[in-house]
Amino acid sequence: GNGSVGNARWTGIPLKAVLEHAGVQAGAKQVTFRGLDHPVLPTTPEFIKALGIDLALSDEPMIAWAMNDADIPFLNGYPIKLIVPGYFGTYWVKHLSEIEVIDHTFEGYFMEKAYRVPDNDCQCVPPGTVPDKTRPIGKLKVRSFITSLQPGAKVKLNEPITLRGFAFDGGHGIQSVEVSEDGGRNWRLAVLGESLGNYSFREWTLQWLPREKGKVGLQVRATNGQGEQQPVKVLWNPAIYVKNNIETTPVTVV
Ligand SMILES: Nc1nc2c(c(=O)[nH]1)N[C@H]1C(S)=C(S)[C@@H](COP(=O)(O)O)O[C@H]1N2
Ligand SMILES: [Mo]
Repeated sequence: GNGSVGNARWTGIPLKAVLEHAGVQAGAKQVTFRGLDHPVLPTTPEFIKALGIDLALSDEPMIAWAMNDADIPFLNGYPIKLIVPGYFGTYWVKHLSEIEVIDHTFEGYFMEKAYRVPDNDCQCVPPGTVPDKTRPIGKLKVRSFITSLQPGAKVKLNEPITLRGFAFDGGHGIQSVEVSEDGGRNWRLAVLGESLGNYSFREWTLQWLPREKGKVGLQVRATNGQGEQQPVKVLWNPAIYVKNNIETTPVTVV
């Protein structure tokens, strides 16, 4: 389906503390990051990512050495990993081994060619077309999921059931989550779980009483602290990055 996602507690040192300790000179434009892994083929570009100097020196990016209060598992980036709250995981460089402050825009493959989105507000173009201008992918958009029911699940008529899931965004926090059982005509407010910080998943629950037999498309939509809400339709781009349209989980009431 949508692939896997996770939400963890990270412990480490602010990136800016390390950069300030090293000393950042005037004229610094970006900071590049690479890990201990190398490409398999000589023709494959090295995986190096870049952050703008303002973001790199902001409060949030972190060099983490613990995930959920334990060593970071190897596949998640042991021994240290760059954490860039609110930004897509491509910037979260694992096995972090080199940091370089540069005075120009980094032109490596994974910034200049890959992981780019249309350079406009919706980060979208008409399906099938190619954007004439792109920029590196940035922050997560507001998004939500139902996790307590798999697509195709059967639920019982007139038996109350607790729907459950989570929502997140790029750091403004979740303002509300709503659920529709009638194709988006009517929406009911879900109950939000505890806020664990604006970058964390926010759990939600909602009591539901299926009152009619047959197929139902359960939909969930979240609104973030800026009032940004998930769109009904996919805002398309060639790589289908930053996809955040309202998800539908088809279930059958029996
Ligand atoms: N060292 C290193 N870090 C990396 C990468 C990589 O190739 N090497 N890939 C990045 C990309 S593109 C993604 S999508 C995420 C994947 O993280 P995950 O395995 O935890 O899903 O790691 C990021 N960090
Ligand atoms: Mo990726």
